[in-house]
Amino acid sequence: MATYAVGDLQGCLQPLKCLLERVAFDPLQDRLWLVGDLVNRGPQSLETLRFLFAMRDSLVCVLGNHDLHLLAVAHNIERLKKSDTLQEVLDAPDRKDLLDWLRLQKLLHYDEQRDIALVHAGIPPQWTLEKALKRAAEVEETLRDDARLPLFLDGMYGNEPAKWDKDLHGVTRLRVITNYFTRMRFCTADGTLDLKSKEGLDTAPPGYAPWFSYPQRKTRGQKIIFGHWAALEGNCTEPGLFALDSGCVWGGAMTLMNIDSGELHRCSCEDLK
Ligand SMILES: [Mn+2]
Repeated sequence: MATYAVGDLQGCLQPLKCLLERVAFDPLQDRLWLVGDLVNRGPQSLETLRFLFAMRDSLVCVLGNHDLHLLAVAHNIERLKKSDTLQEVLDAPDRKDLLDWLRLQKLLHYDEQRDIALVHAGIPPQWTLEKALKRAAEVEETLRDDARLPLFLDGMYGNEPAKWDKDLHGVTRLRVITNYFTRMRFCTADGTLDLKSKEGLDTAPPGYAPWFSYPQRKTRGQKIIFGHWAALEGNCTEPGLFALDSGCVWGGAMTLMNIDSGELHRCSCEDLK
């Protein structure tokens, strides 16, 4: 029995299949962890969701910003953007099964036995893992609550407030939590977010740095698997951190890691042409 983690899929199903074949993945025995952003921008969002749904008992999955966007669009709260490739999901006869499964997923997963956390974007420097798990649970409970879900999806968009405060409440509170776990790249040491810069490490606005780079970060030394930041190209030298988004949908590759051995496998859409 082996456990793997894979970077952002964004509807790139063929590289995922290629990687699972390469390691002879057995859904009855092996486990696959997903860093989120399962859909959007890529060619096969619907088929990717169907493929994952069929093997859902073998998965551990956290949600990314694109997955939450899909839920918002499906609830008629947000319109599709020009670059979105989600219409086929919205039109699918099985969309309810797929979307109901999606909203049951977490924002932050912690595996006690391995002492590894799994999150889409990251954990802000000022939060311990324990705090982060509590904050994530607030959003996860809301996603599962039929009455509160539309309010959350309607209020989750926006870059403000840029920093967490324990006195925040309602949807504002959930928005900051969601931005940390699903959109963060650069922030200050106290967790003030910059959500505009999306490129590499050298593009930090003055006063900001990658969330993982602060020596006083409270999860320093904690093993964390994350995705979201394609411009890192899978390179993160911070001890214990594993950056798995290597930009498959942007012409890069998809990365699959054997969590226990650390062995990496890569496959790109180009490889399969
Ligand atoms: Mn993302």
